[in-house]
Amino acid sequence: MSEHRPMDLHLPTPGCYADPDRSGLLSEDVFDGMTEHLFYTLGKLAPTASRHDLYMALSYAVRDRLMTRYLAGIEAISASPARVVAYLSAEFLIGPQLGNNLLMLGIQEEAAEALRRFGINDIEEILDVEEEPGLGNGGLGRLAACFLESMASLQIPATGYGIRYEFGIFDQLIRDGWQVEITDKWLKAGWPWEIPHPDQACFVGFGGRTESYRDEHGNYRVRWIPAEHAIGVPHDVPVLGYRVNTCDRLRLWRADATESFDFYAFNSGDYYGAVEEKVGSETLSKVLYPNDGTDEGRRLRLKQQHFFVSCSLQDMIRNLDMRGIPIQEFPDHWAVQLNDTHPAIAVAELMRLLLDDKHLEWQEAWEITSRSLSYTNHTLLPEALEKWGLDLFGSLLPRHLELIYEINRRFLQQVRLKYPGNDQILRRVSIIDEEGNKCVRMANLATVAAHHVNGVAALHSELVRSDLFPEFARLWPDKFINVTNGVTPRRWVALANPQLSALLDEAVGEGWVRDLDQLRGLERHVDDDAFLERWGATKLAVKHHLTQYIHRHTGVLVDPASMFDVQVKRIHEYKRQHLNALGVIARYLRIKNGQGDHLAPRTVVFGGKAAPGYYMAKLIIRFINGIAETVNADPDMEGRLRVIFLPDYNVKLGERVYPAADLSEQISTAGLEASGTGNMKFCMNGALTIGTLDGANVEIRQQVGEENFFLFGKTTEQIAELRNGYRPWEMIGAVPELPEVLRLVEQGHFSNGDGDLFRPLLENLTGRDPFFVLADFQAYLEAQDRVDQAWADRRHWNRMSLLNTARSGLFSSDRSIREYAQTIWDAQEFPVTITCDLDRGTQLRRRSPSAEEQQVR
Ligand code: 26Q
Repeated sequence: MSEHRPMDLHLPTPGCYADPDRSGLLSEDVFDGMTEHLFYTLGKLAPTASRHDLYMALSYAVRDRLMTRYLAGIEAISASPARVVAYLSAEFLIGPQLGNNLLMLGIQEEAAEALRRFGINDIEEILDVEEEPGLGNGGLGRLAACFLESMASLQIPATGYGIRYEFGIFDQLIRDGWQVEITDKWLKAGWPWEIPHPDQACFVGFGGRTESYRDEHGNYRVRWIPAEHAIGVPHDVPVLGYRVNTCDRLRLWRADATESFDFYAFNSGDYYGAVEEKVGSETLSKVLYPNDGTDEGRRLRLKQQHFFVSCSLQDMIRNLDMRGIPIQEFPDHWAVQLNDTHPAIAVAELMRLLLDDKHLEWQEAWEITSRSLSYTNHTLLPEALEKWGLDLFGSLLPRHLELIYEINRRFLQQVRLKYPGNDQILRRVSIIDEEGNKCVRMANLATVAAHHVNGVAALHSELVRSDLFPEFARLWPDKFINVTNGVTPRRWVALANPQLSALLDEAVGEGWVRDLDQLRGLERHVDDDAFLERWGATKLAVKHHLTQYIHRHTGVLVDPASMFDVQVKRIHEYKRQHLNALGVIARYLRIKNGQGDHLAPRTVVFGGKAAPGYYMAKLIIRFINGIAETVNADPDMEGRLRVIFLPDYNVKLGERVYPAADLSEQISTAGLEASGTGNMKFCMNGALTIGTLDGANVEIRQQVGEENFFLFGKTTEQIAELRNGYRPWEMIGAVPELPEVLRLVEQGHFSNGDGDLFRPLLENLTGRDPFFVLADFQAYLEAQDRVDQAWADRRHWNRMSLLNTARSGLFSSDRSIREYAQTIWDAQEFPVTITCDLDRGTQLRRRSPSAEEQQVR
């Protein structure tokens, strides 16, 4: 059949969902599918196809192969009582799709073979073409993506609901050492993974006023008369699980203008007024806001939140309506998870839909709402807890504000009964902050309504109970739980690190990809010299790839045999990239002063974006680049120290970096990093961690063993004590090396003699030092000394590295999702059976599948 390709096309059998060109998994099928898409979808002949055309053709061919599973899943769920998870998140950082979907389907080799027939010998050339949708800032958005993938892999029915930002997180350029932001036009060349469904659009209101009336039964009712509307059009992205039939869905809402209101304006001759509303509503899903906590765009940000939450809840209700399920059963069919407070308006919006549209009574509506919603907290930083001024909130969402007042009134009444006369508790738990500028506290709103509130690592969840919400925790001790974050081993090991994956397959079998605990089997090899050699050789091979990338993108040649010491994450003072940078300067000085002979040759790699309005974070990037320039140009540093800032850190770059790291820098001020998830990706890939007792570092250290982790720094309690009466300038005299390090910076040694450039950074550190950088400096250097000593015994290092991978099973997002499913959602596995009959078309039906039927191939 395929000898006559590419021009000899064959037509699919009408009505057949299982046509091999569209669902076959052999390389000929993939090739045939690509050929058809080149011709019919892209309007190209194979000989003239560009790399981008081939990327599109392969992506469409792969997307076809998801469709049978995707539609079968939707059919199966609509005919069953299974509870579906609705994961509401303002961010989904899903990363490139093509490579991942090939892995999920198990057709990486077949796709490579199909591409060879188009003259492409390295599939990477095609995978590299993909623009990743940067629909998130960092950890929180990436967590949502890992969770969706794990839900699909565990065959848990789920929809991720979010926003289809036209411009995602900005692209980062480095010019003269400074970050420059470029708009992210991820859609410009077309993105083949989404399917718009304009027929399922939803209306969302904003502003206006409310009025009360009596319904036909004489009941008191309220209706909201919004001043403007937007339309949300869902764009669906299929999320296939690993080697299963379950294909969950990411449903992203794009804001469109409404037409209905234009009509009146047109008739009254106000053409421009009519167009204005159109322009206003189209900007709603234009851009993702960076997490810089500035006031800019706050109104639009709240509009975005309400927009996607309202569309999503309407979508869930419509789904029940269509199936004839009474609204009272909403919580039996939907488990709605709020990813931080960004979707917390769902509390008021669900109440509004139930009261004003469905005409339920308050108590019933409240029970439905609180049985459905649960809330994940991702931060303790007070400035990151969302608050909205009453004026802004009331002008945008007047009905929601009324409902929040009523929720709060009833809630505070309960609290008064429990703690009579205790006004302080009332002030602390109130959803409305009455002090100073009055505002709505979204975390309180979410906590009052949710049936469970979880933190994202053991330490963090403990601090949520003890520091953030102690009064709530006393009221409802069982509401607060921990679910430690996790990351998907499919993307972060199997896809990102094929070399290591091959070694793991050989050592413990292929089961680790679905069941990461099986990596424990590696411990059998922990004293096997030959295996440890191979372990080290595999890491070295991966480091060669990153070396080439670094050379291409920074012009610097680094030694793959040197220790790759990596810190990649958003740039933030609490994450303390500047602590790492000062450590690099101390190292530089030791080498300069002839005291560095015992030090390991190192390549210190940084990457990450700073929020555009966060001045200190941007100065830290400039600082790192200043150090890099001086160090890399110094002949004394040759073969001993290199400093690299990798521009435009994103998911794709993460896939290159984590596998190549020897040392993972997780050095946040204790108590401030809720979990961290990069720390887990490094650990799985065999990097050792230098880190504080913060976030999930605590659990990583417990798992891998304290002897396989470089711990340093003050604990959360010690930091809390230090807060009263910390005098950072006193550290200067007390810490060896620190004065010399600071003097060098002050003299402009890393800024071409410009002593002013980094002054704000120095003043910050020696003035208030809000993140205790100087307080932890000495301990950090000492821990780095231990790292150098450990590196000197490479066999022992490889052994520790192996143990890190072997003991990383807990940090699979599969484990996190099982915990959510059991303790919060009460959601079950729901295997989808697909039987294909090429003559009669695909029969989609559900029954208990046999073991083989559950397998895709
Ligand atoms: C809020 C209001 C206005 C504009 C932006 C925002 C905003 C956007 C994104 C606030 C915060 C975020 C992102 C937070 C985040 O990524 N938190 C991280 O979540 C990870 C997953 O749980 C944790 O591992 C990290 O520790 C935590 O910092």
